[in-house]
Amino acid sequence: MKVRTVIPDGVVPTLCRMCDTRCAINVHIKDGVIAEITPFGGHPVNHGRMCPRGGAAIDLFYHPDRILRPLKRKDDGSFAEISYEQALDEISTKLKALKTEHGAHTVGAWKGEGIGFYQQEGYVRRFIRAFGSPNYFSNDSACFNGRYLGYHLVCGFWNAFPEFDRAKLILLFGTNPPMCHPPFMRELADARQNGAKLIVIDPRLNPMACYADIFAQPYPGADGALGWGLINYLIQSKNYDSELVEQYAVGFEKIAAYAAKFTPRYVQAQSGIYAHVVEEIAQLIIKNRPDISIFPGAGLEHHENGVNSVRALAILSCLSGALGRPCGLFRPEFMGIRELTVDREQELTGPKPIGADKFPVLHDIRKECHTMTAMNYMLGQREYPLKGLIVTAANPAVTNPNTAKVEKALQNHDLLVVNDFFMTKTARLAHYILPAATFLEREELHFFPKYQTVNITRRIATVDGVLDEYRLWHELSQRLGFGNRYFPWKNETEVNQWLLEPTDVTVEFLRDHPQGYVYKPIRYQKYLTEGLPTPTGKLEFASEYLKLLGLDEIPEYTPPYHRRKNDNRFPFVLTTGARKSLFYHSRHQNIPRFRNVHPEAEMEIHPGDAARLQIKDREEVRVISEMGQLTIRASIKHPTELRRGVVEIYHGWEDWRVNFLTHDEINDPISGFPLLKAVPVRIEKLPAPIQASTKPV
Ligand SMILES: Nc1nc2c(c(=O)[nH]1)N[C@H]1C(S)=C(S)[C@@H](COP(=O)(O)OP(=O)(O)OC[C@H]3O[C@@H](n4cnc5c(=O)[nH]c(N)nc54)[C@H](O)[C@@H]3O)O[C@H]1N2
Ligand SMILES: Nc1nc2c(c(=O)[nH]1)N[C@H]1C(S)=C(S)[C@@H](COP(=O)(O)OP(=O)(O)OC[C@H]3O[C@@H](n4cnc5c(=O)[nH]c(N)nc54)[C@H](O)[C@@H]3O)O[C@H]1N2
Ligand code: SF4
Ligand SMILES: [Mo]
Repeated sequence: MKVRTVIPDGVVPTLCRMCDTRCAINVHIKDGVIAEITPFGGHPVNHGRMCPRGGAAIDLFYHPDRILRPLKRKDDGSFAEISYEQALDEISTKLKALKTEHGAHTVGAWKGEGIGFYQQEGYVRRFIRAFGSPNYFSNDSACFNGRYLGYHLVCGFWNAFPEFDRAKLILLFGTNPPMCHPPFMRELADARQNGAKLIVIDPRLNPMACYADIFAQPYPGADGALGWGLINYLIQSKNYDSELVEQYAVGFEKIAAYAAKFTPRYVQAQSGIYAHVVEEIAQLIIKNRPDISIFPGAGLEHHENGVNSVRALAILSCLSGALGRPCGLFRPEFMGIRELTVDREQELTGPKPIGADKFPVLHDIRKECHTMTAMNYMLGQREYPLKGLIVTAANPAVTNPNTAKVEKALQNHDLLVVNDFFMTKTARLAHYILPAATFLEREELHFFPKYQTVNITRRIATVDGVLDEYRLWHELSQRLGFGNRYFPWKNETEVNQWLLEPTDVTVEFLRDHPQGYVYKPIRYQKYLTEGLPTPTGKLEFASEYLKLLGLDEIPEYTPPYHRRKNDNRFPFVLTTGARKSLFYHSRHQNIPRFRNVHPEAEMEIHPGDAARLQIKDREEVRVISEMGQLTIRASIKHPTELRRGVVEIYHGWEDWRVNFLTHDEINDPISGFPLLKAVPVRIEKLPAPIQASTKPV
């Protein structure tokens, strides 16, 4: 591995991209080697702190298994190293042939969480549209899109992270900040120190719940019932922001009428949360409103009824008066740079984007295709086949639902290209694997809408023979004949200069501001003067847009699949993917010091359930759903740690893929999200091994 660092010795400030939180870090270079990563003080995100994954960027960068040359699959299934020139030439020749023979729409591009949802995503979107295909896919259709859509439908915007430290009451639904967003713990801790109350809603005692004033464990997927119960309580007791409702909302009467049945007793029956707890939560909202932060995590949206649960919580925030408040729903402003995506420039003509007919809202608002439906296109079961796919920074053979189908579908391509650092389960299925550049090899712009600041990350080093994401798309587009128009820039610095041109800020200026530059001051209650960016300009408690599409006008509550179906063959409910601090989805299992902490997968189970099934701690069991099965060790938890009847398995394990059990075709009707976190399962003991006889025969 030949590495060239930008400077032989010294410290370069940049942002950590080991997760989307993007803490500010210092990268220390000694004798041309990336020697250490330490936190950078003075940035609003992390205030000089860092989590253990930050330092692991070095482990990844120098990892002995890192792919450093393009690989081509041979007929016998093994891979041979080829030159970059050969790989790019062959891939573009095949792309051209697919376009000519079957049409550009039979090729798709898929970006994953590895590059997050910033500049690198823009390249993927730009490339595939320039190629002529509408088929852009991403992990986001199982990540934050459900929440994004839920808030957009009610308020016209979503600010992912409120200022928790300015709240008097914080309600966390299905989220686990100490594991998932460690830097936000400071704000949460400050809020607690200032006397804020904390309520955690989660079927599992997540680490955050240990600090809560109220911890309530719903049936997975039943949060919407609690949301409606709280809405009803506020309306019935006339303890809501009536001025806001009268002047800035549409559909109040409709939600008031629908909410009426959600009495605390009814909520108890639907969600499993005791009626008196529902009342206590409602009383705390009334006492502390309008300074309320309500934050839903992935635990709320990884369901087939998630968007409506999120909409209900958005309405609850507004009724409590938190619209426009720092701790509530305020609308961040954007910097006004150029856009890499060409969605606005180019009308879509030709064949439909995949999934846009079934999930029009997802495509309308997020301009994304539906990854789960894409599998059916890959398998040739829909109006046109998807024959070619370029995947960058994603591992869908592990992370997408219904693994058996995903594997079959990915193998059915004429051309599958995977750009990654490692030989992942997805890469193994590819015709070509390209060596990816880590974030330490890129220079990209980053925005923090919460603080309205911008940063630029720094290229710390280059690795001989590895192209960064930009160069990859640039080289492919040059060979495909649209490079000069869409990817004319020589490198990322030129891209960044072009992006920043409409602003008064330059690349050099940002390099000199590692603490982040405030591009615009925050204005809170903007809706008072500007209205809201919804179709009606008001809060849409009822949505005419959804009604016209034949979807729920108000966010009606649908009980989760396991409660509707009530199939006694599957008496347990499986929730998946509660994050572990050292792992990131399918990443970091190959870092030995992290793997030592989590050597193998486990299924968390309540001790009462384990006793009933006569399962011992660490015993291997079989978990079976309608979709498939998985053999895994049981880990018996303390009785308070899990709701009885609920089991939990981390997703992302390469060797224990929980997505063999999850559903790809039970989807949220608005977002298309799959059923990941409330899967009906049964648990079976494995047959006792046949004992080898010790007696001589
Ligand atoms: N260390 C680490 N950090 C990460 C990630 C990672 O893989 N590792 N992934 C990142 C990404 S891409 C994302 S999207 C975020 C996700 O982060 P979060 O939004 O915080 O979500 P999760 O950790 O998936 O789930 C949080 C909690 O939801 C609970 N839950 C499950 N089902 C339900 C339900 O029906 N209702 C309720 N109320 N709770 C439920 C789970 O028990 C879990 O404790 O984390 C990010 N941060
Ligand atoms: N059952 C279940 N399934 C889930 C979830 C769940 O909770 N339960 N969570 C869902 C969520 S929220 C998400 S976000 C998705 C995540 O789904 P994916 O995006 O598929 O997940 P990752 O494991 O993060 O895959 C990232 C891949 O990118 C590579 N990589 C990392 N950094 C880079 C980079 O800089 N460049 C390139 N080219 N490659 C890079 C890594 O080696 C890894 O193979 O999973 C979803 N799937
Ligand atoms: S939370 Fe950890 S992994 Fe995420 S950006 Fe900060 S230091 Fe990096
Ligand atoms: Mo995610």
